[in-house]
Amino acid sequence: MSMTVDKPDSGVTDLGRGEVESLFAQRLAEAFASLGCFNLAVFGKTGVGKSTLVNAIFGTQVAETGLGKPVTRGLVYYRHPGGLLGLYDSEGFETGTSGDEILAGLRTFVGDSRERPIDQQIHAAWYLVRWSDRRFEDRQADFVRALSDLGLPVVLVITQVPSRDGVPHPEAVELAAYIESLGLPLRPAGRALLTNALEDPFTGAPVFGLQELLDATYLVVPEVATAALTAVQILDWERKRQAAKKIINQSVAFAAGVGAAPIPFSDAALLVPTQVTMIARITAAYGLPPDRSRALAAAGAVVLTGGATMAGRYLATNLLKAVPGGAVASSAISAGVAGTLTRAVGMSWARVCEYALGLSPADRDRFLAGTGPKDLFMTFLRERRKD
Ligand SMILES: Nc1nc2c(ncn2[C@@H]2O[C@H](COP(=O)(O)OP(=O)(O)O)[C@@H](O)[C@H]2O)c(=O)[nH]1
Ligand SMILES: [Mg+2]
Repeated sequence: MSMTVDKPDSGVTDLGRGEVESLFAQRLAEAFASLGCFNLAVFGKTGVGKSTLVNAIFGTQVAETGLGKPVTRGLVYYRHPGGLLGLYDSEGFETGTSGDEILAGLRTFVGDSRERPIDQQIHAAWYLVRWSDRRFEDRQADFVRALSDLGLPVVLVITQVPSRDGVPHPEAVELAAYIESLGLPLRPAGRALLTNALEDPFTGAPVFGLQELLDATYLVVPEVATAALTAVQILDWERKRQAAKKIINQSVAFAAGVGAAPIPFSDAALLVPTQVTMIARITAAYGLPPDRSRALAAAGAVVLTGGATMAGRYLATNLLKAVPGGAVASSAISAGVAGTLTRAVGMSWARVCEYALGLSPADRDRFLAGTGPKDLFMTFLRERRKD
């Protein structure tokens, strides 16, 4: 991961808004690129709930926007707009002949992709069975084995399972137990997972089992794909928070190094490149669609020119007052203050991203079009100062 930041001696003292904006765009593109791509293959008969499940975990935009590209017969490839998710969807898949055809094509495809870098390989396979089919045929078991033989970790998902008071339909539980009794190479631990991806408006059967499916997926995907998975999934916000924290900690360590120089107080702007990189990486880690991320990043540029420098001075002044011997120390930003300032900017920005993520698309557009991100950032920053 690149952390190229202008050194204090590079003479970059006062970055203009335009320069920060273009630096931002560049850093954001780099941040998205360095997240890589999580590639998921989803198998199951038509109507089993593949699209619904994918939409529940990755948002509605996956298969709806953008045209799919057929990779082999019966297998269509979709690329998430942000490039963080590659989805192989077995549209029109049936067991039997068409299943065999898919397997034949897949064998060639997976074989070829072994030659490619790991981020271009399929990282996980979900095999979906609808509970109301109430059966799992030998052919399906063969298909699962064949996928596993290709080196794909297979997570078996029973879909559209109704439940009441947290208790899944007994026949779905029975089906899961039957499938598990077959000793198939299922991940993790030979299990069949029960899910319902959509609330049933008639029976009131709630959504459940999605977090378990996501957790199971994390267990099987290689390390290179987890950052993209964390960014692109919309279910588990704690993982996004942890990813942001990691980025902040790295930037704080870096900023502390810059601060240790020490920087004359008037050159607080020297921290801007570090913070641009940090904010770009945090924004990417939250995985908002790229056009929305760019809008957010543009707001970030405003924050950092009129913002971090200003916010920085504002915060540093207040921090320095609290430091014993502040009068002397106020001539320079110390390592500690540079770190504290950078952490405050990062944590506040992460909260802005999280807020944007929680809005409906229409509300989000309104928020991004105005001074919303900047105002909210300043609010969060002031809250931190009070603590
Ligand atoms: N209640 C409920 N309905 C579902 C669920 N998954 C899919 N459906 C419905 O089943 C139908 C087929 O789903 P879809 O996702 O298009 O299946 P696909 O052909 O495998 O992609 C749609 O009408 C969905 O609304 C689920 O988890 N719960
Ligand atoms: Mg579909």
